[in-house]
Amino acid sequence: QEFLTIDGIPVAIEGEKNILELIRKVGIKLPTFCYHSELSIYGACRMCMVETPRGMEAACSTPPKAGMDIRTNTERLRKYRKMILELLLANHCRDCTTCGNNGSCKLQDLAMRFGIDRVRFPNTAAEPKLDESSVSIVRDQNKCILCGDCVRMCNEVQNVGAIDFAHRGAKMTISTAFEVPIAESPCVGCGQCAAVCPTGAIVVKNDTARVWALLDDPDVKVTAQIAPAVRVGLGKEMGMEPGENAIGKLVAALKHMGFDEVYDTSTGADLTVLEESNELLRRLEEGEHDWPLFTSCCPAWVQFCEKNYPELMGNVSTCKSPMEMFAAVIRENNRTAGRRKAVHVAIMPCTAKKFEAARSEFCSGEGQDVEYVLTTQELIRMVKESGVVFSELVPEAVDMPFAYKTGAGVIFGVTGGVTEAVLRRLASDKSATALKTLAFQGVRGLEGVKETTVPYGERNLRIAIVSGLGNASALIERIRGGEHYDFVEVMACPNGCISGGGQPFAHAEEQAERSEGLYKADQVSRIKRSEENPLMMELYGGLLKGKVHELLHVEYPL
Ligand code: HC0
Ligand code: SF4
Repeated sequence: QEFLTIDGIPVAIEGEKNILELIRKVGIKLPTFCYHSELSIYGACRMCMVETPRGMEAACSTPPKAGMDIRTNTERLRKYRKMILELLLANHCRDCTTCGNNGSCKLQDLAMRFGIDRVRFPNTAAEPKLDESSVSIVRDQNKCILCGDCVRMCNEVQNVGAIDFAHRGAKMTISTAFEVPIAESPCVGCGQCAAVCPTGAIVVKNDTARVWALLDDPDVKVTAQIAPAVRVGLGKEMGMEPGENAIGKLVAALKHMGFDEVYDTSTGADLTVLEESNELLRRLEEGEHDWPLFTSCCPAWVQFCEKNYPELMGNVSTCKSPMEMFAAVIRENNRTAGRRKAVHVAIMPCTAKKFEAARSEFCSGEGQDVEYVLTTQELIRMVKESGVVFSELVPEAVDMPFAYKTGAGVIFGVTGGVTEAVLRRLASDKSATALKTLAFQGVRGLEGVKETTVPYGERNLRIAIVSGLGNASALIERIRGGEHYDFVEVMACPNGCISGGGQPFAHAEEQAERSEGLYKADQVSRIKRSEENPLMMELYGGLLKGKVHELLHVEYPL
């Protein structure tokens, strides 16, 4: 065993890639802006500098060596860190109290932690410099500290390449190609850049004011649906344990805020399971199709495919996403009941859902089927504004007539969940043991690429599950190279919706807890297969009769 010392204490080296990981392992919160374990090392922010006998070194890019003597908190380092913060603040729009990231900004946090009580240099970025062209995210270049986290996320993990560094020296910025508005760039609205942005330079578009106005209008009936991943994504800001399932409290909070009826998107996911399984079975029977069948529930993936692989759009399932299936069903239900003006709001972990809701394919004569999408972050803001003490709410159940959901619908929120739910539907063995076995057939886990083969009748189904658009691209290249898959699940965000761009930021451990939270919710649900949801039988025999295609399927332009 090899050791080094950190502030005089011997520490064992256990395979850590850099001394930053070691320092954090021993409980020292070394500050960083540009370090994310899932991104490449950039080493630009210099906040993690430490002293070694060789001098000052950036901890993120220094590999541990036996015998090293590391100091993390010397007079020289404290001065150095303060100077960096002061220089960043001099070049930063400092409207903190009205910033979309107020309270969750690393720059604000570190300025407080290091006691920055004045900035000695003139402020060169006093006015916001906004790009509000996207329905998903808002960029403010004057809050950018050039850490490059967004660029590496968009390029390395998502393989989208919508943004990059432009210009040099003091003029350096993060920009789209030719500085076009972000909505005109290859951006797919996944929000992963906003998730890693340490300041308010990229934030989720805020639609809360519009929803408050709706809730204040007594003539409008406002309904809501809550996505699977939201219930496990609230975190400590709402007084919840990481990954704790808060669906009951969420329903209660929405009711308190004035929503008339609240439903669970997992019910919509049950519809998707039935429709997507039928589509796969039909394709298998017909046999002559191009393979694979790609899932269609992630709007950032659909847009990524449209922009980069238009020739594959015929392979993307015609199923609407659970959010849109459910919204169409709710609209139809309101119409047949001759209800007063009704507006539907979806609470999602996802910034791209805002784009999906606004697509013309999901509008009828009455407007968008989902009028507004609020991300988890926006919902947290509204709950706080309402004054409700979330942790003390008494949980409530979702409303009739759509109160039934299954565990299959809940696990949609984590990578592999859609596939597992579809496989439950396809399985001929409906026993509890078969259900358990399926969970161990390669569909679970937070790896970015999972592959499995599942027997179906005479044949074996080759299945791939990818999360993160970079992984999707790599798989598509393999498919183009001749590899065969029958079914491919794609979620744009690494780990699936639990890590959506609209969720509060979470490190890897908390993401694992969120995943665990959804599997636990499945475990305690009485009904675990979508086809056993009694509401499904009722819908197919009633409201959906003759309308399955119109309400549940979509034709994206090829
Ligand atoms: Fe997801 Fe969904 S699982 S995309 O990640 O399919 O946003 O949570 O709501 O629609 O159900 C997001 C989450 C959803 C949809 C569902 C799917
Ligand atoms: Fe890139 Fe996604 Fe950010 Fe768009 S939203 S710039 S695609 S990371």
